Amino acid sequence: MQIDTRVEPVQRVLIVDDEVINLKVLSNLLRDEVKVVLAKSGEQAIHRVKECPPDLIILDVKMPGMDGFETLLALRQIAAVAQVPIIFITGMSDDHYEEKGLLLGAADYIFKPFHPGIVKARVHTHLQLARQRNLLEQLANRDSLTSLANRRYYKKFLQQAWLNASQAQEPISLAILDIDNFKQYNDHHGHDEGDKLLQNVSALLESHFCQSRQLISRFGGEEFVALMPGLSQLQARDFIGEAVAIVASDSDVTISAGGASCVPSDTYTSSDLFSQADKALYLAKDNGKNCVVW
Ligand code: GH3
Ligand code: MG
Ligand code: MG
Ligand code: MG
Repeated sequence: MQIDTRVEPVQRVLIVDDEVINLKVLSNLLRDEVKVVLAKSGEQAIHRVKECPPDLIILDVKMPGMDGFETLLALRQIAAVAQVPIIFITGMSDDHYEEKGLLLGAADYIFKPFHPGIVKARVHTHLQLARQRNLLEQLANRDSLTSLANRRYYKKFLQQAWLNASQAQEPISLAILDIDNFKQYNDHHGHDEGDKLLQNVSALLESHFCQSRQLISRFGGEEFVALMPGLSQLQARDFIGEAVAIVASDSDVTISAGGASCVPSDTYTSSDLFSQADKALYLAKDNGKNCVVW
């Protein structure tokens, strides 16, 4: 999960239209308020959103190659823009097309020739809604101190990952990471410094995890849980070993980790996996800390 730490980021609008004049008019209309990105076809739009996902997409319907409806369906398959509002702006001023566009999940449908002020107002409304939706998602799924995924998100992720691993009969690994002697750190430096340290350790973990489909979450206090679907025991253990080494070298504390791996079965549940990792963490603490036990 990417974290957006900017308070009021400039929003990006992708405009897709095969006619250059339309791109120009819409771009002139919106560029004072948002960052405008242009695409001359559905194919190019798909390429653009993969480079950098926009906050809103304005889509022409009639285009050579993929038309607007096909483009919408293709965009919905790309995780990063699956929820992004799409507004059709089109000369196809037929109720049937408008209905089709809205049923496909478009946020709005505007006919050409359009009134500039109305387009601007509608774009503004949908951007504001997108901003509110993102904020709500952040509040629901992220820990407020560290911005890592919270326990609620972890549970959702676990449920899906466990189901996938179970169906595919693939391995899944879980690790519990716990800061060493954190009580002592708080006692020496104060609670505020303890909070800063938690943020620092979290940022190190986040950047280690951000390139992969593995999840790192703040489970509570100074405890983090990592979920690693698809990694073998050896791979997961190495990956967590790297995280432990990064924290030891780049922060003022060390962490210990306990991990466990399995292929889900009827007799082995995700709670069993968690308990096994918890026992391993206990051993890691017992072994002198700053280490991994699997
Ligand atoms: P061990 O190496 O065995 O894990 O020892 P420890 O001191 O890290 O573990 P212990 O469970 O004794 O103490 C955990 C401490 O973490 C106590 C608590 O005050 C602190 N802590 C938990 N959540 C937060 C937080 O959000 N901010 C700060 N500053 N401290 C926290
Ligand atoms: Mg067109
Ligand atoms: Mg601890
Ligand atoms: Mg603890």
